[in-house]
Amino acid sequence: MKLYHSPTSPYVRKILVLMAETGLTGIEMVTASGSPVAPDAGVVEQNPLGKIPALQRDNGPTLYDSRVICQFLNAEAGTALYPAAPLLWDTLTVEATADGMLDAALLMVYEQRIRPEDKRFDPWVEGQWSKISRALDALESRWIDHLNGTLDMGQIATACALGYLDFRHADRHWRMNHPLLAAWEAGFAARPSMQATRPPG
Ligand SMILES: N[C@@H](CCC(=O)N[C@@H](CS)C(=O)NCC(=O)O)C(=O)O
Repeated sequence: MKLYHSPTSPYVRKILVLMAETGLTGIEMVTASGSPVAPDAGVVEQNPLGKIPALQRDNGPTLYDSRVICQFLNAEAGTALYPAAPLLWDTLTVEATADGMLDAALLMVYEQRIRPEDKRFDPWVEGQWSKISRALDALESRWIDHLNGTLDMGQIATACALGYLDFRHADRHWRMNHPLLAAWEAGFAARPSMQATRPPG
């Protein structure tokens, strides 16, 4: 299998952390990039949306969207990063919260990097940050017990999202009003799987 990959993509990082935590090996890495205005032709061949991660399989269609790939690899590894229901609903909701933070954080990066300065609209950027801010509040107030529980994809996705905030939006100081989340992140970031997948920088 081949994983279309970039070392700075937080969605790809979810897959890499899953692989490290489950001991999955044997997936070839294919370096890819691309943005909405300059898609990577190799990626588009695999994923019509032009996004990474995409997992090209030997038998069967390419899988895309990190949540689909993570569910597939978790099944391949025979692990329980997606536990049985009813806990599964919590895991999926925490993962969706983290991925939603990533979606907003990435849109903010694209806005700054791609959109010409005279066409930028600050309230839109702040609207994206508000989503992240509300998601941080929800993790702090509602999901800390879950984050401190048995390892699952909700935790991995959350750690990757917080790592991305440090990588691209450090000036927003997400830790300031989220002490419980900050303490949890400090512990989780020390895991070898997180250390081995830190974005270059
Ligand atoms: N929902 C997707 C999001 C993936 C995504 O947005 N990846 C970025 C790289 S970090 C990308 O490929 N962007 C290119 C584009 O939006 O055209 C997932 O979870 O895999």
